[in-house]
Amino acid sequence: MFRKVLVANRGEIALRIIAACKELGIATVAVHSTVDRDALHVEAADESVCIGPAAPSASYLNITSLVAAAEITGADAVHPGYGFLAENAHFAEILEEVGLTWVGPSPEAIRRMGDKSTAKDTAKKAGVPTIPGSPGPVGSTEEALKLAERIGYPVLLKAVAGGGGRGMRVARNGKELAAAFELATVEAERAFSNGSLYLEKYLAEPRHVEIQVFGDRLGKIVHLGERECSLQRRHQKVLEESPSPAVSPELREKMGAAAIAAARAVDYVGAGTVEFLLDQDGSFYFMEMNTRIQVEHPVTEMVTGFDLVKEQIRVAAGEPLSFPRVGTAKDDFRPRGHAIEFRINAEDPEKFTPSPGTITTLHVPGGPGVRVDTAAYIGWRIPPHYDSLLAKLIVHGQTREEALARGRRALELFVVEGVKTTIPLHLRLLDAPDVRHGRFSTKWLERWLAGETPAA
Ligand code: MV4
Repeated sequence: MFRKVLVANRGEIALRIIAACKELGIATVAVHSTVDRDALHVEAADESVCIGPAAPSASYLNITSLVAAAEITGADAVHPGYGFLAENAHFAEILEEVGLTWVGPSPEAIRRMGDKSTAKDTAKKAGVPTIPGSPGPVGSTEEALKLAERIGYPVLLKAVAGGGGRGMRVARNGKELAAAFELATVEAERAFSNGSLYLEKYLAEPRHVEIQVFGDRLGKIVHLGERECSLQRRHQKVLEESPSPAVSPELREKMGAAAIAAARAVDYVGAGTVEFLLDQDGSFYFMEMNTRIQVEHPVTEMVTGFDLVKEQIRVAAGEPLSFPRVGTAKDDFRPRGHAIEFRINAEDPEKFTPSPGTITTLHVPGGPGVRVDTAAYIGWRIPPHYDSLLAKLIVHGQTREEALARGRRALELFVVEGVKTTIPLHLRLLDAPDVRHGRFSTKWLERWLAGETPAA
């Protein structure tokens, strides 16, 4: 096992990784930018290194500084968390070159899943259902038009280097497609330095359902069920739950097997997430694979009882998967109860604009079935340079109804003053009959926020 792990991140996920290391008896190194000098993750770690100024490119994305910090402190592994360098194959490669262990999948696996068209092709070849569309990048407007005639409108153009909804455009006819192709190419070139696009049939009202997978260095790969993530605004998840109200044990079995097949195709090691679009008729399609631990991993932890971050570290150190029974034919994966995560952002809940400032009052709820992952404290000045996630409230109950009731109770007792937060938004969401009944697609939240009473 490792003696010392460098945590290449900040905020709640840095604290979460430090917690896992502490339980495993591993020493920790925190890194921080100048504005994060007083951040909680710095306090929680055994030692810390300042890696640069506030701008992420100068600190948390600065590979040279991070490698130097690891070498100076004698760390033997690096955990990237999510965001920042978590899906940077180059960083993973450099670490391995200087003899540090990367807590994550191989650079090859990251690369193959990072290019969205290659990822889809890999999934398809592994027998995983994919959305009808171009077999690879589309070379020209003419090619796009020809293909769209065949698969039928509406179609969606997606950037090969995109992901998470960035670089997508819908076209309802040939005229729209020709215009969209030109625009999307320029946009993708500007945003990702890669103008390549691929084309798909556009699904009108899908759900976003993702499967948590885990692989070890001995070649075993298992799934830990799904997370329902359809409630999003501008491709930002607002709340997530497990299990999904739309997934039966039979469907879970099928989606789990498909996710494992996709992961196996790239010899996946560590924690990964296979994202699917689930159509109203129960058909599901591979969308992308995230090669990192995700923000919403706690809902899976709550319904499995497993510590996914500890498992990432164990697996990186070469140990076999330790999940009891999972992946055996006799007693396969079954979620226990129901978990919901509410993302509490330092944002104006009406305008969704960041609300930086100093936290003057903080009361964090507790009690049965309540977990809060946060790096916030009274007096903490939230820097404006990073994302606005302030806390994650995760509730667990024996049933979805119990989890919803615990969510409401905990949100009512959650007090943050000094900055605006999304707590009032969550309380309003809990009153919406569609949310209470689990009836929603990826379109629901934005319609509801626009004042429409969405049908699904
Ligand atoms: C789609 C789609 C409909 N049809 N692909 C958005 C994120 C990126 N991973 C892919 N996304 C979508 N791909 C086809 N062929 C609709 C979305 C989509 C979406 C997906 C998941 C969660 C929220 C979403 C919001 C808008 C669009």
